[in-house]
Amino acid sequence: MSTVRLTVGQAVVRFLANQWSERDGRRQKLFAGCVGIFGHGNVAGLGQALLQHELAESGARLPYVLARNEQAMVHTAVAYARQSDRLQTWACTASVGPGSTNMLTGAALATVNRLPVLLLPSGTFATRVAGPVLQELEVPYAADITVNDAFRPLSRFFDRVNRPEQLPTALLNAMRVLTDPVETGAVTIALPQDVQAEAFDWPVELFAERVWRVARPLPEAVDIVEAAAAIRAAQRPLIVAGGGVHYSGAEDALRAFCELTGIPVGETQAGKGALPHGHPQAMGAIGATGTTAANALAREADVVIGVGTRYSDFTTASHTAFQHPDVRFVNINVARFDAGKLAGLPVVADAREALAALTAALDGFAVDPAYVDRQATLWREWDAQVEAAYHPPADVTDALADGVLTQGTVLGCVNELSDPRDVVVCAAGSMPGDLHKLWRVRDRKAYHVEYGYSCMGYEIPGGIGVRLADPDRDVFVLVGDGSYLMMPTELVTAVQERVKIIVVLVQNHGFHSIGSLSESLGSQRFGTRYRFRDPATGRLDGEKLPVDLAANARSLGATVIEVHSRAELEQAIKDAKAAPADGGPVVIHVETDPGVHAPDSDAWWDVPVSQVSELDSTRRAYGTYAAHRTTQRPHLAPTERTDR
Ligand SMILES: Cc1ncc(C[n+]2csc(CCOP(=O)(O)OP(=O)(O)O)c2C)c(N)n1
Ligand SMILES: [Mg+2]
Repeated sequence: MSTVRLTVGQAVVRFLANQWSERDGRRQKLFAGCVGIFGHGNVAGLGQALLQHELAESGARLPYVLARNEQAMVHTAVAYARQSDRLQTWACTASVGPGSTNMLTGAALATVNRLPVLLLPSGTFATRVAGPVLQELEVPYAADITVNDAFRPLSRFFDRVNRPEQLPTALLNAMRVLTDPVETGAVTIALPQDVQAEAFDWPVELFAERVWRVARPLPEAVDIVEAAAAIRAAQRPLIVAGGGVHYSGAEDALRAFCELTGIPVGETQAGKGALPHGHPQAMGAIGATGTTAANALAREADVVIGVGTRYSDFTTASHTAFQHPDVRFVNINVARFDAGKLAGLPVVADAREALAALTAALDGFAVDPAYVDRQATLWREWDAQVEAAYHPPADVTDALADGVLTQGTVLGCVNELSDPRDVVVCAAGSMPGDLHKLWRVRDRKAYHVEYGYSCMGYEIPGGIGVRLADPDRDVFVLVGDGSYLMMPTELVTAVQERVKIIVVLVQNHGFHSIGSLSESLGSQRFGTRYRFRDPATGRLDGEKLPVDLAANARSLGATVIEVHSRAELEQAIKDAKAAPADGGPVVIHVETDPGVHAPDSDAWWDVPVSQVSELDSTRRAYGTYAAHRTTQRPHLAPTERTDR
């Protein structure tokens, strides 16, 4: 057996550089690179290996990018994976202790969103000779626990390589999970600091090029027969399109299915853009942040066809969206776990393959023309509301303070002045809901709102990941002031790597989203405003804070444009788009009035209200809450099986 002597760190780098993914005959590198922050634990292990690689090959096969915050670097990797339809990702290396645990939030985000990322936290000595070392957790009841055990519940595969001999199986299992559309999520291989630097004689075949085929599992014929029968029997069928439509590249198959049958489509956050804006069957967002069109159809639907959705509470409006007494679900999903939700008839398969099979099985079937007309009417009514939000009437704009815009105006300007292929990125606050309702998506990869984990701080590093994955598109990162303050750090990474992202920083002096939620739940916007503590009341309702986020962004090296009117915003968007492709980040700072809301969704979201309270506001809110609760449906009835 021929062997090669390398450290564990060097072996990891050489192995990762030789991994490929393949789907539909197209091959790409599984790892676009490695992103990291060095400290003790990885600086001399993986760090040395990455240096050696950079010096030998200019980092060609596994380039290294230095991030500013470990949570953020996982966001970058995950966003890259999403933009690449899960066919590519990054490895993330972090130092012992806090460097590694900073990645936990990123791990959760990846796993919740079913997006692949390889995490390589560093561990304290496997030999324990000199322990406890700096940043080592000691618990008296178990000597083998480290902080990296916290990755276990957040990872779809976890291993700790305590001896070099364990590395090959750890790596092969990691690749298996990363490239499996059912299993994928965060994959963690913890590498103790001494092990990373230890040399070993590796069989050379470990480093052979490997191609991991990303599967398109085919549906069972009988499942297609039953699903088609359920749909043929429906009067008011409705599709819920989730992220699985995008990851499978099933947009054309969905379109063909809708055009044949006339069945309308409501989209989840991850599924938005499954049908382009303006398609006759595209009813836009569904659920708690949905359009009135999709939600009206949801209320009446007798058969709901979920495609690649995990049916989160936002999608089902906390089980109140579907009100037909006999509503049944047909669920196309690559994961049996999701296909079985809401007691649906499971079609466990790749979305594109299943939709094609179902289209063939539904030959000759179409919904009643009156139902198609109703879709058109509902959509016209909703789209007029979008237009009014993009271009608010004078009575709304006249009431605004000088230099302040509505959030709808900001979204409208960016939508209208961006190219159809440009990508909008967002994650938390009031903008994801507004984007879900209002954004007109014109390209399958142009909408990137992380709403599985809705993590404040994802926006800027996520935008970097999207741009790195797809450098031909402009990337508009929409970020609130609260979310900006969580993670402005990666602007510096964008400056260093000359990554052009256009950040629209929406200043509204606090948490508009949570403030509105708090108010609607009887908690009076408590603790959601960035204001001085008023000496008279002792509460946070004094003057606005003298915080200058534009200066902050400028200090980090970004080009900053401050705007105070619609015309200035429009010009800034044009200037930002015209800025050099390798010129780094451009930040547009705009102030908005949180008092002007997006149009209502006619939908509810279940957030529990205190059952007893000393406050009238809370008691009133509880009454409303209890009334809504009565409209929740269990969705446990099985879908009838046809005679086989
Ligand atoms: C990391 C993280 N912490 C807390 C939350 C809960 N949360 C959701 S939105 C929000 C406020 C967001 O504020 P901002 O970014 O200014 O957006 P706005 O609500 O003002 O539109 C908070 C605290 C979260 N989603 N993520
Ligand atoms: Mg805010």
